[in-house]
Amino acid sequence: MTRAILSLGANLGDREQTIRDAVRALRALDGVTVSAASGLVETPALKAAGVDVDAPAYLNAAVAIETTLSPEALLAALNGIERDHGRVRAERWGDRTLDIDIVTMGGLQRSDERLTLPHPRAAERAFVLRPWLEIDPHAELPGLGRVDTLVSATTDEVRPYAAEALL
Ligand code: A4P
Ligand code: MG
Repeated sequence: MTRAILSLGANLGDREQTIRDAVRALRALDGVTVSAASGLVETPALKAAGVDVDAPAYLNAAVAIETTLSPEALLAALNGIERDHGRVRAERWGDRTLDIDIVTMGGLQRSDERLTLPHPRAAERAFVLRPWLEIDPHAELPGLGRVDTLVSATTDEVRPYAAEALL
């Protein structure tokens, strides 16, 4: 079993319902057990040019899983769940109904055209790190250090979003 941290994000449609459905879909995957989920947070859209306050805001959450899947098989399964929720890939970093990224998987450090671990932009994003810290206060990003230290250097805004627990 390998522990992985997933970051879920949605900024189009019924964001809360989409993330709830995605967690249910994760729980239904063969070879995946969902062991923890953060609360939801609301965060302004980060685009390639910076924070875009005119774009619809995101709901983000972090989920911890235990899995027997390979990184490639996990990524394919996550892409399948994204597709089931109407995800269309148009513009990079564009608005989306659902994005599921692998933040870390075990202590793996790797990079090829399909998959980079840890996720290359996780370390500078409060919308990834804060929910992760909520479920893993002693979390570390392999090769990059403690998450509580990394989060103190971030500047993007993260607001708690009142909702029933995801798990
Ligand atoms: N890929 C490589 N490594 C990974 C990984 N660790 N996890 C590849 C998941 N995918 C990984 O992703 C493009 C390709 O990255 C995939 O085909 C996969 O093989 P994508 O989901 O198709 O496109 P994307 O998400 O638009 O691009 P990218 O570069 O992954 O964007 P990010 O970095 O995921 O950013 N603002 C807020 N507030 N909250 C958000 O959640 N998310 C993004 C997306 C932008 N702004 C946001 C948020
Ligand atoms: Mg992505």
